[in-house]
Amino acid sequence: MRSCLHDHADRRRAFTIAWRRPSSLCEQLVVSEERSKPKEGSEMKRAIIPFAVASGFAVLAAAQILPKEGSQAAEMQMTPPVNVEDIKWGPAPPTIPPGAQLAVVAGDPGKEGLFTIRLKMPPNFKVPAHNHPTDEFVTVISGDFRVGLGDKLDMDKGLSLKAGGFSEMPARMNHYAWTTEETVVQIAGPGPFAINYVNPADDPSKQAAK
Ligand SMILES: [Cu+2]
Repeated sequence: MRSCLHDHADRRRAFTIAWRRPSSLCEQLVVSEERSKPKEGSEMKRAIIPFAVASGFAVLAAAQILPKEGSQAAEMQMTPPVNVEDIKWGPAPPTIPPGAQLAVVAGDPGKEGLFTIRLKMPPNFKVPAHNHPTDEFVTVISGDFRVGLGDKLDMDKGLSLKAGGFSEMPARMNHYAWTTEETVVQIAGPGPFAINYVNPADDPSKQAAK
């Protein structure tokens, strides 16, 4: 088994995250990557994912269901119960292949601590082989989520997960995914959430910059 807890902590510390305060429902997480001295075997490109966050929404809605004296809890940004039609979607960040929509359900995927997000992918969407510095817990909400383990996307392999299906990806385990129809997955785990593409050329944010 791998034991890289210390390494994880080091890597987390290596990032500085700054917020632009929201003026609307959507705000962008601005990230500056503060690279510490590279560790052996860590030459893979990585970037914290910037998230469009439906901020304010959680606080507002919490205020509606909480008693007056609960305002303190509201300030803590507790996530209130939410129905699927009230999930606020926005474009997924540029480190995810174009065409996907993302919603922050709870927490802040750009920071340390537990987060829950949803990713809505169109049919025939592909996420090339990648890993995450932290554990990833994926629950399929709808559609057909194909997921496989390995260093290269291989549509001859992998598993088809339907609504209710679940997949755990331990930190740094290479995996890939694709869809055959519109698919929504819920991703939870400890933040900050980042994607390391096995082949840095697969990183869509790098492709866009070219
Ligand atoms: Cu993943």
